[in-house]
Amino acid sequence: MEIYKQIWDKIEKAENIMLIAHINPDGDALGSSLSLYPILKKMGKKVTVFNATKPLPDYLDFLPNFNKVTDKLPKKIDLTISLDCGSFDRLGLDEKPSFLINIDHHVSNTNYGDINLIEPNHASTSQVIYDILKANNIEIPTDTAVCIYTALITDTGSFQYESVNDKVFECAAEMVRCGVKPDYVAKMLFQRDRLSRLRLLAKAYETIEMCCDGKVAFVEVTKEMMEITGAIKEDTDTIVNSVRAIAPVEIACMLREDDEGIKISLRSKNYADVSKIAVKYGGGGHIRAAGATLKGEFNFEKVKNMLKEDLAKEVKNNK
Ligand SMILES: [Mn+2]
Repeated sequence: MEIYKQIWDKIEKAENIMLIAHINPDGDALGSSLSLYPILKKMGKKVTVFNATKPLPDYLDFLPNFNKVTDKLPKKIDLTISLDCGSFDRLGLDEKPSFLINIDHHVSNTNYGDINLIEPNHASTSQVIYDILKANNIEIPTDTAVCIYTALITDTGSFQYESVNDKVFECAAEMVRCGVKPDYVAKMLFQRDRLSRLRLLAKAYETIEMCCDGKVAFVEVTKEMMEITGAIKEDTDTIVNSVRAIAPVEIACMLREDDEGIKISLRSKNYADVSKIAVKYGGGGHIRAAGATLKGEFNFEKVKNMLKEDLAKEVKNNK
């Protein structure tokens, strides 16, 4: 509780505030950054919402004040608030700001701020913001609520993950009371798909290979598939999730060719720790979602054979 007040006190005393999230932002990163924008503006602050990534993912373009996000740093900043970012190097900043408040929910957060509020049991960073606003009796405008709610949806896979509990639904319900229309957010997020993405899915699904009694599934995306279908990198984002959804699958593994080498994306369903495997290959992530890039290696078969051993060991660990 004390830290919530401390954070708000810092905000009240600052004049020029920068809100910043991790590069390659997702719904929680942008939603959390933009959620505070209308509130700070109303308080009379000069507010910059910064993100180093360009272009921003357009499926999030319905978030209120999306067009305020800039990749240009302001001249004057008294206070920087980083949101949903586990480490300083993912902010896209060259130097440390004068005063930094670090608000996040990643277990792996490195506490790089002057004030650090890390809530690993929260489903999204936006849920942490909700707690801060509530603790300080701040009225939540609809524009803020849309951002908090969207971040909650995207970071929980539409309320499907292990992080979902009663508090998550309470937060969502409160956002609806603040004016969010859940069907509108759902339509914006899930009913604006690209044909190129569906065409790519069709090609990728043909490559699915099951092994380890169906507990492991591989899926491949080649450069050629991307070219033929006109798909963009963003179109590959959820392929591995839908492969995990096959009934017996515990670990889904996507191999994707890109300029650097082969990108490996790993997802697990119930018990397997895929972050361990990702770390072994120089990557990282969470227990249920992780990835790595194998540089200069372009042979899918070789990579698969190498991974198979690790994956087989990991799925065997279940009783
Ligand atoms: Mn998040």
